[in-house]
Amino acid sequence: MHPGEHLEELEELLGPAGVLTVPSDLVRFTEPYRGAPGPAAAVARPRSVDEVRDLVRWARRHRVRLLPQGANSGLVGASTPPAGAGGSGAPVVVSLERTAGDPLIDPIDRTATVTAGTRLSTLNEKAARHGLVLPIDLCADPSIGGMVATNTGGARMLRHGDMRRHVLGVRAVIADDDASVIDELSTLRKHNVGPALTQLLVGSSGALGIITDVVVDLGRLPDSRSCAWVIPTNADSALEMLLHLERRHGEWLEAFEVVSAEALRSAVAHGAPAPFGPEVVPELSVLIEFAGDAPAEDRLVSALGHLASQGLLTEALVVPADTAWATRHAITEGLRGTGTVLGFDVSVPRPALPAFRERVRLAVAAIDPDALVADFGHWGDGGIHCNVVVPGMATITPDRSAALREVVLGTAVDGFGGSFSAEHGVGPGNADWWYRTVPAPVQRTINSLKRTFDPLGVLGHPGLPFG
Ligand code: LAC
Ligand code: ZN
Repeated sequence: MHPGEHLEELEELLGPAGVLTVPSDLVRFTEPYRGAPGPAAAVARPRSVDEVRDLVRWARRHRVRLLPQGANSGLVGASTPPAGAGGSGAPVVVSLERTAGDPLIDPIDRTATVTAGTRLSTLNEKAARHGLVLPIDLCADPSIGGMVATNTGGARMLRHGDMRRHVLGVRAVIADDDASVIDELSTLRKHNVGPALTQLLVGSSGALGIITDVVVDLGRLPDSRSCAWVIPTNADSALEMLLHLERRHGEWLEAFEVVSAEALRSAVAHGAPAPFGPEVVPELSVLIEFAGDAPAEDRLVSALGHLASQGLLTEALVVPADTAWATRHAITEGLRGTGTVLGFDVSVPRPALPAFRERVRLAVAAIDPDALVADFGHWGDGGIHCNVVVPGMATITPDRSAALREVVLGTAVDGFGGSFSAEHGVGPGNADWWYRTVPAPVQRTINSLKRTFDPLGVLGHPGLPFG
């Protein structure tokens, strides 16, 4: 059935502003960060749990695919329609943006109850008034619902964990016969009453339910923060620095981000501050952040002095936190300007990070001597954004891109026991690796859960392996 035939009925349920169909209005919901946009039959913008239920019932009645979307800041194409699936296959994008509201902060409990469409920045501005924070740092301003659905990690994960660690409860609408509300919106930290569906919904990419509200555990905002950009002697010494900092300063170490020359160069070319001056682009640079209640800078300077005395670094510059992060946060956008970017969000066991970098460079060069490996990321938790950039803006052939993808993901997964999907969510583009690496009994169990939550298959991106 073509969804377009039933949009008037949907408009009656959600109101005129609740359904967008004018092509120019749809663009910001259908354009992915990378790659080609796909067609949507409409964008539905429910404001409440009841409206989400009405929408799900409508989709079930007419067998229309709903594609939940937060702030459309994801990097794996899971929140926008697939390119080329027009006509009767076009999904309705479900934007939760109109649920955005004022987070309810309980400063004594250190919790926040937040609607799904609320942005991370809105939550953190309000939390800061109470000396609190949701300590997940991303290069974007996602919605809280999207962060739960993708289980985002980010640059402070080594100290504070991923989204899963902060979610105390969610409310979501599933697509069973009743469009049931799964209400686990509890602020309790201790609430052991059996299997928790909240945890199943974390990382479910919108394929099991539409998250409408979230309760998160907040951290205390530290009084003091200090950052440094450091040039390690080599990749092994970067790893040794990390171990030393964890052992001696674990309660201070907030971020340990390692950046390749290729990635740093593109951030600086994009206008970001050059940490070591415009002439110096080291093979590897490390951004280290300390945070705590006493002056963090004293502690950081003394730690860096020790690392220098051990011969682990050749230069260390304490830099204002905003300036330091401006460089780090500019990398993804900077790479976009340098060529066609194939983004790979992988992780490997931490001891394998230096060898992984080397092997992946050799393997990529063997396929395409012009391609650059512009890796950067979260060494503290084994995460590495191993982006491959093919210079020039010409589209690369599907064969070449498939070959590059095979060597990068193959090196991470088969070569070093890592993951093809570290912190950005699976996405339709990685479905093949999900089929290839997730054990068959796990796949079967997830598929049977999918049939329970969504027996007609109307929820989630159609290209997801469990969509
Ligand atoms: C980052 C995003 C790409 O770490 O996850 O910059
Ligand atoms: Zn990241």
